[in-house]
Amino acid sequence: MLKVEHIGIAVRTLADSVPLFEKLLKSQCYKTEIVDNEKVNTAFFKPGDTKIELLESIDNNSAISKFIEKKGEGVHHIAFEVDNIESEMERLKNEGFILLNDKPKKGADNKLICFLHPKSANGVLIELCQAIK
Ligand code: CMX
Repeated sequence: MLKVEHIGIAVRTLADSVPLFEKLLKSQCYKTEIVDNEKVNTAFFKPGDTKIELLESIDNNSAISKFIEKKGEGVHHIAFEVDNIESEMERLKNEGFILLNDKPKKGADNKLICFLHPKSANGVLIELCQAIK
């Protein structure tokens, strides 16, 4: 685990939340990207070393739709940067954490990602991410 790479925040609409976070962070959104396999539209900010990722659902059955239905808008996950995602997945699996995918998958912002179930991490959804070179 190298550092907290980003914090993911579930929002109802980017149209409302991007201007709000631009005001809050005094920093412009530098990128939006649809991640089809996660059924989300994302918007990124980088006010310092750690990014903020806003997540808007683009499908009623997405993880973000379900999360907002149940808990409302708010912090959805914490993502840690790793330098070797496969070995970190193996290590965490052996430590008893529940991996939500067997193999790294392609995430937003040019990353390979893997999620750990919140039930195995004190109620926090954890993402591992490794930059694709
Ligand atoms: N943080 C903390 N707890 C969460 C959570 C989250 N983000 N999402 C769901 N939960 C909780 C649920 O509230 C539920 O709690 P209770 O059992 O106390 O009611 C529990 O986890 C399990 O819920 P579930 O009904 O079994 O499973 P869900 O269908 O809600 O799915 C999860 C939960 C984490 C397995 C699913 O959302 C998932 O696979 N997430 C990984 C992918 C993802 O989140 N993609 C969107 C972001 C993509 C991106 O960053 O690009």
